[in-house]
Amino acid sequence: MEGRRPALRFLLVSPTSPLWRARAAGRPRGARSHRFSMLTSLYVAASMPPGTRTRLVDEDVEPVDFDFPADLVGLSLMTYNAPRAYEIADEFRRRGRTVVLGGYHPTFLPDEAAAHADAVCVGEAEGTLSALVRDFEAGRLQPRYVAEPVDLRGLPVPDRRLLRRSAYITPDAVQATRGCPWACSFCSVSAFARRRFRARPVDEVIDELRGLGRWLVFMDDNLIADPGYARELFTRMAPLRKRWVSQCSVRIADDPELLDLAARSGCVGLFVGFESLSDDNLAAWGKGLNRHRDYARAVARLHAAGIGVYAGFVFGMDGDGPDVFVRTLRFLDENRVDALQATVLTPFPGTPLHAEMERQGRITSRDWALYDFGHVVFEPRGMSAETLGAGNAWLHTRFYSRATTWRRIARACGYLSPAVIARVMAPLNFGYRLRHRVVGTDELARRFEAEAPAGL
Ligand code: B12
Repeated sequence: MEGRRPALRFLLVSPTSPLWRARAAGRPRGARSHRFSMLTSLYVAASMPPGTRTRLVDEDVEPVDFDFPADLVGLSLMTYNAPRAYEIADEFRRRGRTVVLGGYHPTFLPDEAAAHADAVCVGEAEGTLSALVRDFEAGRLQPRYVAEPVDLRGLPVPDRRLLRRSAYITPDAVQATRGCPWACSFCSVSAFARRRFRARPVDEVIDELRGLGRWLVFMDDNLIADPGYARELFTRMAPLRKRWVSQCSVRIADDPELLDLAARSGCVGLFVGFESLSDDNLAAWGKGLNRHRDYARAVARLHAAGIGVYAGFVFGMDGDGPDVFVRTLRFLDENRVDALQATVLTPFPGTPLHAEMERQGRITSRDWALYDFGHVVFEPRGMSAETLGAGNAWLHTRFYSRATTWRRIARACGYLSPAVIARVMAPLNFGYRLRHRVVGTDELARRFEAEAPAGL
């Protein structure tokens, strides 16, 4: 009689940089407010055949155990953590384990990744892993598996019990849609999903939400990309009485009905990619959808709906000179923006921006560890690379200074509820202060002030 095959043991690692690596289990270095989703790992785990025994390791939260008796080791790569992922992969392979790499970076640079893996997955795990496991168990693993963006109907519900829940501001991250129809040249998401915007059936999303807590993060790239879908989703969500944050384009402010539905469904905060205050920059990098928009009015409308605004700005576009940081700080202050993510323009492999900069011979570093939104890896036009890096740090340090943060929180009491301030806004703002200490942002900011442009 044939014995039952033992369950496959799958170790799935989310690597991080040395700066953020937890030295001991449960002792992360960064703030909990900045760890809000492990949906990547959860969806990869959910793509494994039923019965697989999966163990997730988030290096932000616990160290990797190289002695773990895994049949298969999977690693999830962005670009900034690719060097660390390769180190881990090499070590597991040295110990005789079979290693699979997937995620953004291997999708864009599969040949590079192949040097560190037994198999590379290009695209979403839902489209590759079942064939890979079948081949692995039959002893004929292929070096590469490629998937088209998958149909989101019937997507398995992530098993959040795999997470060390207390390490995250909420374990309840969820996705209703994937991708974004816009083609901003610097964005990895549009390149990865090849501009294909896909939505899950609203019924399936609502069923999943019923099993989750009250406070949620929608990990969508642009939740309102299809306004008709968003309207239906928000309408169906209202009776569930959830509180949620997400990200979407600034267009939501132009659609009073949609904004009202979002607020009624429990939306309390949105990350909005403003990217730049300059129309020329927006046009040059393909962010046409933001052109000629009145950002001040957009922020005011979101606040009037009881929604906090977490603004994303990108610096180093060709039209940016050293004065851009002061001008942006003034805009943020005058318009009472509630949180800021200021990033240095980064030409990620696979994006049109990368191809363009490559053609122009402007890429100055291929050390992927520096592709973290804080370092400058290309030659800017309007200022030196040093000024760009230091100016970005200066803006963050100023925006998140203790006094400014308290003043911002006090002002937000006029339009956000105390619960939203306590659970979302304050942790996010103070989390940035901790982050700055780990990264050493203050030192860079002082350098910017020392060489300050006139009028700082
Ligand atoms: C949540 C999130 C985070 C979280 C958690 C990440 C995590 N460990 O899970 C946090 C906040 C920690 C984070 C941090 C950063 N992030 Co981030 N993050 C995201 C975000 C918004 C959502 C990720 C997600 O849940 N996606 C949903 C899942 C379902 O999709 P997915 O990740 O693509 O996974 C699928 C496939 O890629 C594939 N796959 C992935 N891994 C594997 C592994 C195997 C083995 C297989 C087979 C397949 C596979 O299958 C998955 C399921 O379909 C994305 C944007 C995005 N849309 O992905 C940015 C994004 C991934 N982040 C990005 C960046 C740059 C960063 C930072 C480096 C910089 C920053 N400040 O944001 C930091 C670095 C961390 C640090 N310690 O400093 C970039 C990466 C660009 C790139 N090319 O590398 C993205 C794309 C944002 C952007 N638009 O630029 N991030």
